[in-house]
Amino acid sequence: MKKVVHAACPHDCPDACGVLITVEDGRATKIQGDPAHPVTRGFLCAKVAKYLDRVYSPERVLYPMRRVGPKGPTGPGQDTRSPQVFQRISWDEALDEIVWRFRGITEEFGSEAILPFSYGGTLGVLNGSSMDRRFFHRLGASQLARTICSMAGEEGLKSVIGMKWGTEPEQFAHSRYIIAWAANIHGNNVHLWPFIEEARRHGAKLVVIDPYRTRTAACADWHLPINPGTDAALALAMMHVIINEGLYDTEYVSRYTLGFEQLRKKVQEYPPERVVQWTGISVADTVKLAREYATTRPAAIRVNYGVQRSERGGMAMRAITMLPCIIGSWKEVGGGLQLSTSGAFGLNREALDRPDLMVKALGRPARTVNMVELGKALNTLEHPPIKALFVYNSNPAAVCPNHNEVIRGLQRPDLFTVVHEQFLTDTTDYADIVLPATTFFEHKELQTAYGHYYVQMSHPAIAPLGECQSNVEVFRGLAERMGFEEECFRESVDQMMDAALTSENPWLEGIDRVRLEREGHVRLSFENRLARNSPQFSVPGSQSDFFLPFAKGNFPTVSGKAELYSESLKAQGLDPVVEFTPPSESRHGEKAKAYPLELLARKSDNFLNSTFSNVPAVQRMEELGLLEISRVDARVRGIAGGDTVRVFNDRGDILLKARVDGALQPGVVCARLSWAKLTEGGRNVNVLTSEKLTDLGNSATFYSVLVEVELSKPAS
Ligand SMILES: Nc1nc2c(c(=O)[nH]1)N[C@H]1C(S)=C(S)[C@@H](COP(=O)(O)OP(=O)(O)OC[C@H]3O[C@@H](n4cnc5c(=O)[nH]c(N)nc54)[C@H](O)[C@@H]3O)O[C@H]1N2
Ligand SMILES: Nc1nc2c(c(=O)[nH]1)N[C@H]1C(S)=C(S)[C@@H](COP(=O)(O)OP(=O)(O)OC[C@H]3O[C@@H](n4cnc5c(=O)[nH]c(N)nc54)[C@H](O)[C@@H]3O)O[C@H]1N2
Ligand code: SF4
Ligand SMILES: [Mo]
Repeated sequence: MKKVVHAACPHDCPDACGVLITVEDGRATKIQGDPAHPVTRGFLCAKVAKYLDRVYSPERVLYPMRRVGPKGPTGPGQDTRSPQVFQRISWDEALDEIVWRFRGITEEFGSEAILPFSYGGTLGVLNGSSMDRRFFHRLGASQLARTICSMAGEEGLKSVIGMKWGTEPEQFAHSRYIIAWAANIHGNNVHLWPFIEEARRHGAKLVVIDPYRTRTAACADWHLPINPGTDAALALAMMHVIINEGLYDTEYVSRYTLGFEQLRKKVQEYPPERVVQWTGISVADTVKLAREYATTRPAAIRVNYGVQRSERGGMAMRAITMLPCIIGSWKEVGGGLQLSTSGAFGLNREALDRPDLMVKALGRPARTVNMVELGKALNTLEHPPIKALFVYNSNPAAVCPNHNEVIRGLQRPDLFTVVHEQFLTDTTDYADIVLPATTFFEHKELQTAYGHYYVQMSHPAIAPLGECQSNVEVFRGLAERMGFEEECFRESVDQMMDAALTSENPWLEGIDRVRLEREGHVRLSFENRLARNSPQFSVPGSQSDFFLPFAKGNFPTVSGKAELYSESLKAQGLDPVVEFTPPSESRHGEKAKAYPLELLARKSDNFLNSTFSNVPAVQRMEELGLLEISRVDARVRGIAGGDTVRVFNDRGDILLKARVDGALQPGVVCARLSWAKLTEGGRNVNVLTSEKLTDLGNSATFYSVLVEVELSKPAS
């Protein structure tokens, strides 16, 4: 029996691909991109193209297990059933033990001593956030602020335009000037690339603003290697040129923006001649960039989250978001800006997550712990201390900043840790109980996106391997054992999908589960709102096929305008217009005397955060354990390519292999994220990163890190 099943890739990636899985006699035999999906266009990224290796890996966790050995690394390739470390137990035993421990901890310390910890393992609507939230809300557990990735950028963007809406990927084919601003398109967002290529065939220019020479930068028309954390300064200098030379859209600005005169005044502080000291981009290049951007139509900015992983990331995003608002490029197909599209889906999250259950349980909202500060929380939090950690959809022992502190916390013998996982990761090395999780091949799911506007249905292709269960089923089982009586814990997957799609959002009109099951993917129905609810949205002629949310203003902000001046920032004690301050952990800060190099603790092009690090077919595409360094910085330290180097600061150190290949300017080094236990010494780049939070959104600052590098031993 052979069949082809429609699924959707749920990994934490803007592309949210439509996927076709061929199944023969119950076994998946082929995976391919859905040719009918307008953004996937029939191809997958290199890592998911190898997904059968991941699903059927001999290292999959297949049964619940209880720790019998000491906490700590087991090493790669350790047999999941190794009797020295873990003992196989039944689901009944596992769930009973969790419930028994949770009850005991609640009695002694209160329910807030329990902390859920999840992030982007799956962005599936249900398995990302639904039954789990209901369970922890009803339990009265501490809340987790899920800030590790995108909150600074989200806050910066929303401070100007109000919502996470942006230019749809298909429109980039119509652009004539494209800025990839901190956007590693080839590595992290590869399905945007064909649209950019199409635009370039029609003469578009691609400019990349990135301190690192990514593959995208290498094939761009112009690469501007900006110094890390200085993007707000560059955007301000661009606006200085655009405003002072009268290159802005006077009509758009006067009708649809608020605070332009304050901005005009503010940018006078940032002439290109002053800003060059921070950005490292010459005056001539800054002026040229500003003029070209303002005068080549249509011009689109693909800004990605790289820009906001620095101390002032929120302001940086705010400054960049102002650019399309002053040149009025929101009016044009192929104009505007995209950071994220996720704000348009507007599912009924209340129905899925049931925050009301928390207030019912505690009589108030539970305390919130910021996931970026996991190390600090595990080691220092009191009243109550964290006594139980339930990890799913995440690998905190690899992805959290200040790794050494996180590990110190996870090692606590009095901390009861449960990890629901597909593999024995860095985090399961500290788990008391490991539960086996399904992959997207094995469960039904609803999928949205943060890089396009299609809702998808993901059908299960194969039966769960071993005794694997989805997140939804695990938390349903736990709720039952806890004796939670609310009806919502008994809802089926289909009922939950129906609830999610029953929302006030007019763009979901006509999109229901049955239609999604039939069609696989459906574009949000923007025309509904265009036609009826907001006539001012509609755009004449052929352009109505495209989503142009701000063509006629209509910003979903308090004022209804693009807020170049923001009362809410003022209330937070921040500059209500926009400003630039160099990050304290940068070449301009005090610490640079001891640690003079700026480290970009980047993602790997072929892994997904730490996911895929352990799949041999994917490992072959990505060399692990590298430190990339400029020739100048290598030479003064006596370092040659291939040497083992020690990279260190006052938080930790790590041994890496030097690569000296011109990808970086002097002063900046780079190392990549992977499983810690795959690197020498069992540590990863996050031993060097800090728990310092961003200016807006309390996000992580993975790209504001100072280090020093020394030769450890020459290449043999
Ligand atoms: N292959 C692959 N794809 C992924 C991921 C992955 O790990 N691997 N991760 C997924 C996730 S979770 C996310 S959030 C998205 C993120 O996607 P991106 O936002 O593209 O992610 P980053 O790689 O963090 O940053 C993009 C670029 O910003 C650059 N950069 C760093 N600091 C600065 C700066 O101060 N200014 C400027 N202008 N550029 C800077 C980096 O060198 C990098 O090339 O990608 C997703 N897709
Ligand atoms: N140094 C450095 N650190 C970073 C970053 C960086 O650029 N540099 N990026 C940061 C960013 S942007 C992000 S988003 C975070 C990502 O942090 P995480 O979301 O923790 O990312 P992953 O490492 O991909 O770990 C996800 C885990 O979930 C598991 N998983 C997948 N599907 C399921 C499922 O259905 N159920 C369960 N129970 N588990 C599942 C996977 O096997 C995997 O081990 O990392 C952050 N950390
Ligand atoms: S990781 Fe991204 S590019 Fe790769 S298949 Fe999934 S959604 Fe597509
Ligand atoms: Mo992320």
